Amino acid sequence: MSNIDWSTLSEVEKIKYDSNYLRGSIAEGLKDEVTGAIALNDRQLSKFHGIYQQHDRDLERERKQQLLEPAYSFLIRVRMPGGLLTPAQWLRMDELSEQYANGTLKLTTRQAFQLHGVLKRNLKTTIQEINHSLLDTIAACGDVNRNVMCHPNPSESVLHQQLYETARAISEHLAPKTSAYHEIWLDKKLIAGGEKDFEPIYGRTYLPRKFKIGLVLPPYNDCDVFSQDLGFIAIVDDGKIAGYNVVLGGGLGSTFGIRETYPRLGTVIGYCAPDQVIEVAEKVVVVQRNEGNRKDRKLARLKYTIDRLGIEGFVALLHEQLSFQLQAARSFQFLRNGDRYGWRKGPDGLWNLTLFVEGGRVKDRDNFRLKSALREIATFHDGHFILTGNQNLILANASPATKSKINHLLLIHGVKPQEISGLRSNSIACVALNTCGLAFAEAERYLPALIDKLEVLLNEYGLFKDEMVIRMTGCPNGCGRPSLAEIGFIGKSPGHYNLYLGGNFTGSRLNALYRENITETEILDALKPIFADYAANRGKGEHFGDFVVRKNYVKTPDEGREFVH
Ligand code: SRM
Ligand code: SF4
Repeated sequence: MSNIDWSTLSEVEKIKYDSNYLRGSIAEGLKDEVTGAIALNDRQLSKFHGIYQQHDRDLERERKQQLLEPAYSFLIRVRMPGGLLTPAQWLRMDELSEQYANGTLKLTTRQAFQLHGVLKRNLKTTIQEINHSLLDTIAACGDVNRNVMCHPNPSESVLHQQLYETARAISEHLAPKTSAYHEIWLDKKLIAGGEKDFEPIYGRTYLPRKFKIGLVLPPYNDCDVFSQDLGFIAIVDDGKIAGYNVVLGGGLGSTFGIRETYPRLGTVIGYCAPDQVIEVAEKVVVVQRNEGNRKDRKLARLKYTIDRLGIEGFVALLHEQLSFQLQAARSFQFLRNGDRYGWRKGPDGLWNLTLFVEGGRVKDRDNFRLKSALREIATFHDGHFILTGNQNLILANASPATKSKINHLLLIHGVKPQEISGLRSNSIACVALNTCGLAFAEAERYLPALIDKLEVLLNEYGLFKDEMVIRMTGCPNGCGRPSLAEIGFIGKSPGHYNLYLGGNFTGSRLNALYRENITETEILDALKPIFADYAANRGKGEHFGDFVVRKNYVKTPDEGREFVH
């Protein structure tokens, strides 16, 4: 019997504590054929296994009227550090999406896959198949370290491989060690009572909240390093990674009406050598495990721990854990975030094609048969598939012969290198409706149509090719990282959005609220005169986000705590 006073802790803490290292009653619940759902407590635990229970929100009302339970299904998130997978793995994921999910593959903002619409009766088989293809879903969600992101493009640096291997090593090191996943999903032998299980880093109640890590290689901030709980900025000397600046306490989620919640940019706290990265990652996790808020989940992320203790206070605790002192941070410069499209030849002579995937949704649409094209390409591609942190895809490390075959295949499936506006090519939309249970408004299903209308305005002012970062989410949780966008939208209610302006092109400034709770017509009316002003009065090379700040359309917050929802 524990003498823990549970009244001082959030409910989820007890669920984790009682779960026998993430087992709960998940295995039993899967066998219950009466409902398409799993037990309430298991919904929390299943996240650690990479699974979310959802229901089709488009069918909510109809099902209620018919006195039916909601149309339950599950989201499965596949963890892939650095977003890298083989063509064979792509093919398998494609097959599983057709066989057990809704026929689409979702490329996420954290370089992972999601399958949506998997029914309870197919969960186990789908997860087993994912594991057979040497991918897994453990720790894709839950109060643990999530998919580790890293700079995705081998053509931009010989150092991509080193960065990728570091991301993988961190991911392995921080993966939960419980055997619950293998027992429940892969039918591995049960450890009697689970008493031999042990989580050397996390302990029995894991972290107070989710934890995210990303690595970037300047001048590209393509993983939005300042949005990560823990970021590493590679510092290159003489063509080699000499070490990493350490960035702490980024996070973008907030809740309307709760002022104590806010997006926060990570703070650069120092520098470490490449062989110290794992220790830094582990010890930051340990300090957050010990100090994070376990009473109020809304205030449990690392960013709030840091603001409560003060950055110096947190770093002092970190240094108590580390076997070395961090050195002074080194200088670095970012030129942009987002991805760069088209074919690029890598330093190894191999070719890399970055493809824009709108909303990260891989599917066939009329004559634009992206999913079919990629399926065929996966049968002969001699390199890798790499998911970017911006919901896009890189067909990586292709030989010259494969490059021509890829071009041919894309063309016959209607995936033509088309003229995409600078706005669309820098767009991100979170999933939102119809699967996300937290969405107040559309995002993925609506942003493309809004961009169509904004493009008309941009064309009018000769701005069609100008790159601008635009991001939309269906709620303030921040899954599409909208608070870093030059033009950000956060859903308030169906058809209504808050409009934020003034993030910058390098992803290192929070934006600020410009208009609250507005409709599409109001959005277009609000942006039209600013586009006109920008076209007429911008400085040379001045990005849109910098322009709106210089012209006082908004005053961006100096720190997260000042962010107004
Ligand atoms: Fe997220 C919750 C989708 C990246 C902040 N996120 C959710 C859930 C699971 C809704 C839920 O809890 O029921 C969404 C599932 C929707 C669906 O139907 O698929 C969801 N998040 C996503 C994805 C798929 C968005 C996308 O369109 O790509 C991204 C999956 C990433 C991955 O592969 O792991 C995704 N989520 C993010 C990011 C961006 C990032 O990590 O770079 C953020 C902001 C950064 C951060 O964490 O601060 C983010 N998601 C959240 C939050 C707010 C956390 C907070 O601190 O307040 C929630 C809600 C929560 O945790 O309670 C959330
Ligand atoms: Fe859902 Fe909100 Fe995340 Fe969008 S931002 S996927 S609406 S939780």
